[in-house]
Amino acid sequence: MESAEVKIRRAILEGNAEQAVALAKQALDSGLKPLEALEPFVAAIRHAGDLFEEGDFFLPELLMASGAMKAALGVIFPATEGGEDRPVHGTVLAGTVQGDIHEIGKNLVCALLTAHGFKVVDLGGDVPSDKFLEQAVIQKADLLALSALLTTTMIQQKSLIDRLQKSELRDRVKVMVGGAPVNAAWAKSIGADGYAPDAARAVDEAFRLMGKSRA
Ligand code: B12
Repeated sequence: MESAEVKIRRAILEGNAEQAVALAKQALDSGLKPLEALEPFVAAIRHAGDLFEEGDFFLPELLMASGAMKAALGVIFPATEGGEDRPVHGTVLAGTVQGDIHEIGKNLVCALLTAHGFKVVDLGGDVPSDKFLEQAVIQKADLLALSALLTTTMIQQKSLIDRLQKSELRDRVKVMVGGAPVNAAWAKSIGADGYAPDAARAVDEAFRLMGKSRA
């Protein structure tokens, strides 16, 4: 019999959203925690990226795969609106930087932050710096979470921090950066306050930056 991992990999690579949803439900029904259930899906979408890089996969196929991935993600982390009586640890303004439409990882970060009691305002993908700056004021953001998946768009994280620095907002707002090509050295070099390599650690980092410990 085929393992769940093999089935999940095939569903994602074939861009079969229906099957991906069914497999995500099965994984949760089998008693796996959301993060455990998610693992094979993340491995599968990364595999799709490798195939794309090697020229064995084309953009429409990558799009189909990411559609299936998003559908599975919706099952594993249904949008959890914070209940009224939940403590709010801070307001996070999240988005993928300008020129970059990759949203899956950022969505995951948002889902986990919400699940852990942060108020998250998600601006989506391809977000211009102006919008981040404007919304940081409107939403009274405590923390900006900036995602970049392309080596060519990482620089937008820097330019946003530079602009923040020039405004009076910098004292009030912390900045956390992430995304596959981003690392701690990059985060430090651009003056970010925090960095995390994955969504679970992004939650730890958010607590640290808010000066709070995980509930
Ligand atoms: C899915 C995907 C797409 C989808 C995106 C769908 C969507 N709406 O999200 C589509 C098909 C649209 C796409 C398009 C493109 N893609 Co693409 N894509 C990918 C792929 C396969 C997976 C990304 C993903 O979702 N990973 C799974 C998630 C869970 O992981 P993650 O994003 O890394 O996020 C985790 C961490 O990084 C971290 N994190 C993420 N954000 C943040 C933010 C903060 C604040 C923190 C703390 C942490 C954090 O936590 C997350 C969860 O653990 C990657 C391959 C790869 N290995 O990453 C290529 C990849 C990123 N894409 C690539 C390319 C080149 C493109 C295109 C330019 C292709 C083209 N020729 O048009 C376009 C870009 C269009 C644009 N302007 O943005 C390259 C980038 C190369 C580079 N070095 O820059 C990659 C690496 C593929 C490759 N190997 O060549 N892509």
